[in-house]
Amino acid sequence: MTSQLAALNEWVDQVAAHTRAARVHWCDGSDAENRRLIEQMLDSGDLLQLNPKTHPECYLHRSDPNDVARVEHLTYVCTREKQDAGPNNNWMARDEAHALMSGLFAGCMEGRTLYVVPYCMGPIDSPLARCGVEITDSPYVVVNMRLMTRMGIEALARIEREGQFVKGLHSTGELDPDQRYIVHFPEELMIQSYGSGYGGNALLGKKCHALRIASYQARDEGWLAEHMLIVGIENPKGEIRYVAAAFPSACGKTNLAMLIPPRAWQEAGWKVWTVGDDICWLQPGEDGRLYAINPEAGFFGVAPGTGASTNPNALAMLDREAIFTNVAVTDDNQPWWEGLDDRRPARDWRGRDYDPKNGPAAHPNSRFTVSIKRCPSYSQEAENPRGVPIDAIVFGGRRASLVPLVLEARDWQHGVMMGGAMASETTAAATGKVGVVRRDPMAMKPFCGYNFGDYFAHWLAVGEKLSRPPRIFQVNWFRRDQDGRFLWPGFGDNLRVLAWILERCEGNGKALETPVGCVPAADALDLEGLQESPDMENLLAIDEAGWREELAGIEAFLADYGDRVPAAMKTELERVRRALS
Ligand code: OXD
Ligand code: MN
Repeated sequence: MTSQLAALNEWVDQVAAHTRAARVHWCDGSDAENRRLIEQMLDSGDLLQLNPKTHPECYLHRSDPNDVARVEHLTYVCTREKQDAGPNNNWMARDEAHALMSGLFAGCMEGRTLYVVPYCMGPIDSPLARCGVEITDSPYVVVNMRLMTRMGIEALARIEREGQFVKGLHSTGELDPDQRYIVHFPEELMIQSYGSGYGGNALLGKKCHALRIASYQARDEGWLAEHMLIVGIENPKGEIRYVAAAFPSACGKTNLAMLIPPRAWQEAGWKVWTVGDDICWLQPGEDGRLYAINPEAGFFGVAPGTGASTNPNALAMLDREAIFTNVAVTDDNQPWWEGLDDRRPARDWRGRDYDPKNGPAAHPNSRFTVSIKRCPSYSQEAENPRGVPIDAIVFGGRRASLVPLVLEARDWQHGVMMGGAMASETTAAATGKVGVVRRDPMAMKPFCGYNFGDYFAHWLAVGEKLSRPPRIFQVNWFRRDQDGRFLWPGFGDNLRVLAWILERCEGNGKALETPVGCVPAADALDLEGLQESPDMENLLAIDEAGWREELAGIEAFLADYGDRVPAAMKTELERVRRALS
């Protein structure tokens, strides 16, 4: 097979010659192709079959122990001008980056098959969707891309029609951490990734295309590519409202996207519909509202912590047709991770006999890959080519103190400042120290493909196009008491906060104004049925001295972006500062 698009054929031929690939395989996305790849990986040991009785068509991949997370320090955005990538990105001159990558790719597929993976990010017939082609030498990447994107002949047909696509080139190389680079050329719509097989580094449709390249394209074209889940909340009247929520990696986006309402709320008729759990593309509609699509078709979720009480919907979708990466196994070969249940695992993520002395049995960033259609709360609207209208945008971080359970921004401009000022504790989703608070504007620190100063200006410009903009909120499920215990139960009970948020969007819901935004009035959150009554005073407290320090931190952070920071952000900061003093 080849394509009818000369530019695509030429690129594939040129890469095949340069990498000296032994064979070229154009992926059609069919079941038969998927089965053949899985069989081949079972033979090579790249995949292990899990218990076929309890987990039919489920497989385990154990990665190289040095290749278990995104590598932000090895991820580059290579624009013509360094300032266009901004202080938020590592930058390399384009010529230098091309020369470096060309050297790494030379001959790297000798003896290997080169797979051509055409994919579409978003519903195949959506004007908001965008396509790409990933060339990879990893069959693990191919089978994951098939779950995570619309991959195969339909995507290829759209690419041939449009003539434009993002070019992604990937090789696992030798999996040497010293020869690992994830490089983006947004001006050329091109990604090159070498030396890693890990999801965020290797499934190029996800972070590399749908966030870094797409955010860059979105700025030129007037839309937004964001690190957000999309969830529909159905009230007892049968009305569904959609919320898009940005949280940094491993802060519960997947759980929130498929939350199960508290029992009494279920009985009253509340339902939750999952549109997406990680990435959201937002476009102003003709009616002045903001519309969202999920560019992905599957979940690449964090396994540890997923259990019957935290995320029963996720558990229900993980017992067939799922790929697990770096989880542990029980003695009858079922996948296992911390937080699943109290069985004792037999082998850890590296395949060793489980010994608690070696640390957790499953890697803290172990993952599952599964089609979104397997989710019990899957929303058919995920296929709607127009997207879903968004009523509320929520920014959330992991903060032990300071940020209250929920805050409402006064307006879009204040909301952009709120999101832009976000900070959160780091997690195992990227290599590096865990638990360090860092600035993570809109949860996009690792993913924004251009200068954050320009990004804030673009957010403000999008807001100006909306006559009915979503309201903007900030949440923090992770606030702790003096003894380090979480103050809020989280998970299904987060619906209590979302319900207040949606009431506010309708112009109802009681709120109190504070210098940093509105919080729910004392009796505004419905807390009935909670086993323990949370310390709401503490959860909603505004520590003014702490916020003054926070403002100084935000200003120091923004100072790095100089003149690129829009004046409106500074005006908002100044307004909050005055209210605090
Ligand atoms: C992810 C991440 O995999 O954010 O979604 O790291
Ligand atoms: Mn993510």
